[in-house]
Amino acid sequence: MKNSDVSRVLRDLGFLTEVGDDDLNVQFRARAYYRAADTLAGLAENVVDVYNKKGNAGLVEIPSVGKAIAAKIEELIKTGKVRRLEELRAKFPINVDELYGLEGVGAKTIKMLYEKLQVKSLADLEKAAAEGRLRKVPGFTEKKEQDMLRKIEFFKKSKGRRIIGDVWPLVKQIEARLLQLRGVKNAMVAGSLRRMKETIGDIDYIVSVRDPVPVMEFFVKMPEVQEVIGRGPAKAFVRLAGGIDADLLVVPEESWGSALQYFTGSKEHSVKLRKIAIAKGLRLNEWGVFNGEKRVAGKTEEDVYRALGLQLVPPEMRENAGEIELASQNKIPELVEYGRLKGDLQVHSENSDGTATIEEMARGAKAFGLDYIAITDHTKSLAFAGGLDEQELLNQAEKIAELNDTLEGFRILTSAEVNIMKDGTLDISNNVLDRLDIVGAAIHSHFSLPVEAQTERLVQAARNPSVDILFHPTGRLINRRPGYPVDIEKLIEIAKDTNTILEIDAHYDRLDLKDDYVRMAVGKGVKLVIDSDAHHPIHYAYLTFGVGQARRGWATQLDVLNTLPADKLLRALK
Ligand code: DGT
Ligand code: CA
Ligand code: CA
Ligand code: ZN
Repeated sequence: MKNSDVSRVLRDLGFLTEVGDDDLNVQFRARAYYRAADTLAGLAENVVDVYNKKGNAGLVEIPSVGKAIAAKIEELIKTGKVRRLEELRAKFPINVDELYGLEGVGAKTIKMLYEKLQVKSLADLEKAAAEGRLRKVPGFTEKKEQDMLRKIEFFKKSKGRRIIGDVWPLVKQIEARLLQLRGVKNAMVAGSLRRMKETIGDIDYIVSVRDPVPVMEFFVKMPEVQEVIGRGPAKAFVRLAGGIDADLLVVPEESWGSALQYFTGSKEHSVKLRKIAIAKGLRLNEWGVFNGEKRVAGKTEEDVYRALGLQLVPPEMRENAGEIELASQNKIPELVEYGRLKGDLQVHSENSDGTATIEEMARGAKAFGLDYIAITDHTKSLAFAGGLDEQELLNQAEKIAELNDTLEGFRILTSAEVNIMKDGTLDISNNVLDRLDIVGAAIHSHFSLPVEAQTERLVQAARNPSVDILFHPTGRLINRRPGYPVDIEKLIEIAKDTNTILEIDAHYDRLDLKDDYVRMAVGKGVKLVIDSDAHHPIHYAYLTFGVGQARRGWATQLDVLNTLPADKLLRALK
């Protein structure tokens, strides 16, 4: 049993609890299941191993897993089922796996659609909407029915590609295993993952070793392998549990660089490199760069690019978007490096919707290697997230000042994730915001306003002298919702004019700004920050995905303000 299997069971429990139960605490219980499901999906250690080693007590030590949820996990590990979930499924035979995550369609809506229209699956829902039956359900209109059809279309298109953060832990685990095999010189994940794309079609591994046989044997017999789809002497193609595919290519050491280059792609980037090779009278493939029969490069990627007269291109830039031209002129920018962030400017505590105390978040950040964080709890109009009012923010700031005296070599900045209202005003007054070290603002409601109105809300927030950063500026959730409509060019222009920072929210569900928009912002000289949006100390690890997007958007260290020490950062604010 994999963590993702357990995670899915918890998510289904959350969803069907919301569908099936009616008591006052149902939201609270459902949310607890969802949080635990999220944590398990990102947990490095296998939950069954945790249980075998430490029993129920080990489960309770997992963040977001309390006693009640630990008991459910224990039952699942021991019996392969959770009785409560079976009962709920018998009562509500709804395909949660298909319907979960459909934007704006929560458990309560699904329950109603099940009761009124017998909707059990995504196909049922699409059919009901297409046939005009949805508009007859209370709360629906013809417009909402049309919206639903569009949402379903988006949702279906994104299925099949996995969000990078969902596959990352398993990918890295397998990479480490391959690297440890006897005789293996190099092992690395390539493909879209190495390019840090926000979603992944399949996983591609390259290994260099003299004798491919034992590596191939090991790969196809890994416990996660559900099915061996194809196999040659030095190539294998398997389906992993959870339904994602993985490719393996095994090459001799002298071809490591060229194989890595080939398998990293992108296809468009590589096609262009091959043309350059041909123009030079050379031939490029996964085995090397050849001049006639003679291999002139192949051992390292740097050699391969050099043989083509090019500077090495960082994987995140390999999309044939102008990077090859830069490489031919030795003008590849020095991208912001992984591990260079000194602070994190979007961090939640349990005072709003986080799951740890401010002190725990601070100590976690310090252990992660950061020098400062901003505590950005939600504000009062976001009641469901436990938003703070003016007085609570000021009280929190006082507590933070006391805490700072106890933390050596670390600083907590006072801040908030202030909610932008429908009309572009904020829900906290400026005289309170001005007493905080730094202020982030974000949209969390009225997503369906037209693009002009939506952009105007953000522009107003940017023009507000108290607002330093716009958090997750487009509001998208990858594979779930496209985000509200924003005139991004205008927003970037205003951000530049007002010295407002745009955030790259590094949570792998968001990655917002996305890569293309990062590149636009960088091109206009707008400053960025990369934040984890942590709700628990383990979430600082998400920063990697944010740096990946920044690199995909060609951002350098100078473009990313939280590579600065706290005092310099504060001086750079508007
Ligand atoms: P994905 O899996 O859809 O997220 O995207 P990639 O980029 O990982 O693509 P994938 O797994 O189909 O192939 C891995 C790499 O192999 C790809 O980035 C470049 C290389 N490759 C695949 N097909 C071709 C091809 O037809 N021509 C060339 N030149 N390279 C290819
Ligand atoms: Ca791939
Ligand atoms: Ca592949
Ligand atoms: Zn937010």
